[in-house]
Amino acid sequence: MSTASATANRTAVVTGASSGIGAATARQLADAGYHVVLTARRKDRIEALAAELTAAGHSAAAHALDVTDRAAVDAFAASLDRCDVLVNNAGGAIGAEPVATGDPADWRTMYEVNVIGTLHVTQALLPALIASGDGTVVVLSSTAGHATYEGGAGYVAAKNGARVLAETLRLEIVGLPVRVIEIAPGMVKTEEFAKTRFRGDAEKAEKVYAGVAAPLTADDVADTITWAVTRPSHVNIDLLVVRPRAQASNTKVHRDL
Ligand code: 8X3
Repeated sequence: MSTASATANRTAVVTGASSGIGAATARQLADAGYHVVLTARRKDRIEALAAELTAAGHSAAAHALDVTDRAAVDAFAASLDRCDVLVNNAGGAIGAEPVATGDPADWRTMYEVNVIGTLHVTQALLPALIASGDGTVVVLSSTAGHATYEGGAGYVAAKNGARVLAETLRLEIVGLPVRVIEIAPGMVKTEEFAKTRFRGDAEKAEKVYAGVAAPLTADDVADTITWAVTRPSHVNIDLLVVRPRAQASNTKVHRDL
């Protein structure tokens, strides 16, 4: 069966679809034949992308959503006819201060979005994913969910939470027709990730990638997500770690400076 016929009439929900990895994933899943539902807080951006996909002959819709708002997530879930794939991409880092001086408010925000947001959407859509008879949950963790680094503790703690959510859910629902896939990207250069982490400081954000010949792009990660999601349904890619060739570990990066 071709990928397009396997995905016909199937719905994929992508959170954080307004930019970066989420937007690229929405595009690639639409290309693979899914009806794509884009969610994010920024309505204008997801509506523009849904319109662009629709104009290109794809099937796409936009639904403004803050994943930390449980009532809004439940209302969103109730509005869907079906859900076959959920890509929990909404998340991110705020701050790179050491433990000694990190702002607890930043830590809380990162936990809320990366862990509780993923929990909200996964809980709300799990009945539909099970009812689909062949569901897939993707959790975008990070290499930060697997090893720590200086200045990363708040984000590393949150991404460990996302990783544990995925691992535990996989244990708990074994026997049900739903796969749980964790994708853990390393250094990815997107328009917003590092800028958000450094509170809008473009210079600091640029330094993250200084001298790195080819950091991953949002499209590279979307490609791994789409590949994992489009494997035959008995194949569960438990965990896929993806880094640029220049990055051997979270703290070992080759830079041409
Ligand atoms: C992003 C990877 O190295 O900034 O999830 O923690 S890192």
